[in-house]
Amino acid sequence: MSDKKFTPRVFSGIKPSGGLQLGNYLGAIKRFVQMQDEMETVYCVVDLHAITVWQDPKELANGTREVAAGYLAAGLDPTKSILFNQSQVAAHAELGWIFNCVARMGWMNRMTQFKDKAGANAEKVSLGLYAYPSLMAADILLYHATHVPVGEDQKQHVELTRDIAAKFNHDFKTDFFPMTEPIIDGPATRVMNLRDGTKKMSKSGESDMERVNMTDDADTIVKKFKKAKTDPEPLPDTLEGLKDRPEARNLVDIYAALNDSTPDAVIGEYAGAGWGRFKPALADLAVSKLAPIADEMARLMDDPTEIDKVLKNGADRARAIADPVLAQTYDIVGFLRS
Ligand code: AQP
Repeated sequence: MSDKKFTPRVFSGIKPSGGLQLGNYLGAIKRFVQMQDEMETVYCVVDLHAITVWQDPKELANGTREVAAGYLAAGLDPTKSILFNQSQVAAHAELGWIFNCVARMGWMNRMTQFKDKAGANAEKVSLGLYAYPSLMAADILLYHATHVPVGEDQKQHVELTRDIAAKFNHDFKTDFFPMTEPIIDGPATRVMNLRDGTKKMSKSGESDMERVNMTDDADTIVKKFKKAKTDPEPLPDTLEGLKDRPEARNLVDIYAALNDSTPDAVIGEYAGAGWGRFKPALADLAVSKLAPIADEMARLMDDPTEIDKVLKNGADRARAIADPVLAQTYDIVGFLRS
């Protein structure tokens, strides 16, 4: 393995495949914002990934703006981070094709997210959904990103990115692409569905009651936590006592993540508390953290000129990094550039 040093750089993205939910915020956006003070950061609204499942063309552009508004409202500073939407930088699709020719079918067949999303319908889903992880590898490696903050559900895709980089480097006898590290930390790397603690919270989950949306108003947030599935037991006095209680554990983790605390500290404070005490406290905390973000998102969405300007400027800055990387990749592969 090469000991070539790469400039520390973060890349991560979010699909505009529906309204942002609490898992996207706690598992991704909140972390993204913290990282902009630690190293160079490139963040993307991955609209090419969104169309791997059907998106209404009348809603996609606004959905893209809404994800951008979520990033900005949560504190992303576009003068520090690069923020853009993926389809404005053609190099993503171009490098994605090259990686389709590097990745092996056997690797793709092992991707659990594809199996979850395709379910029993694998013959009918798009080829894009199957190839999604190699496009994600292109997103990351186009910026020679060394670190990718993601939720637990994306860990396998970042591992595949490393496999693709390693095979490319090996096949073409180069050390051009870095071995990117996933960053999966904090109490909310896997926020679970409020109605079923064994399933992750998702934008596209069937019922709105199973997730908290970043644009939900205070009454809706309170209602969703009130109706969240739990068990009849009060909170235990150690974290160990939450083993085999997935719904209870999820609410404790959400509280900890919203409060920049730890599940242990939450249990320390609420040991013995029943749901009649804990749920309203959680709902109040969620409203106090999410309402200012929702208000700012609404302000930004009211006149999208500001968002569009940020995305255009971000795309220009992204291309300045991505295009030379793609050009060098073409040279390594042996494409004729006349
Ligand atoms: N429930 C979650 N807990 C923690 N992190 C999560 N993320 C998503 N859900 C959770 C993280 O959010 C980032 C962006 O995800 P994405 O929108 O690109 O894709 P996803 O993981 O497929 O998100 P959804 O909400 O489940 O979308 P749909 O329903 O459209 O497929 C990633 O870092 C992800 O880990």
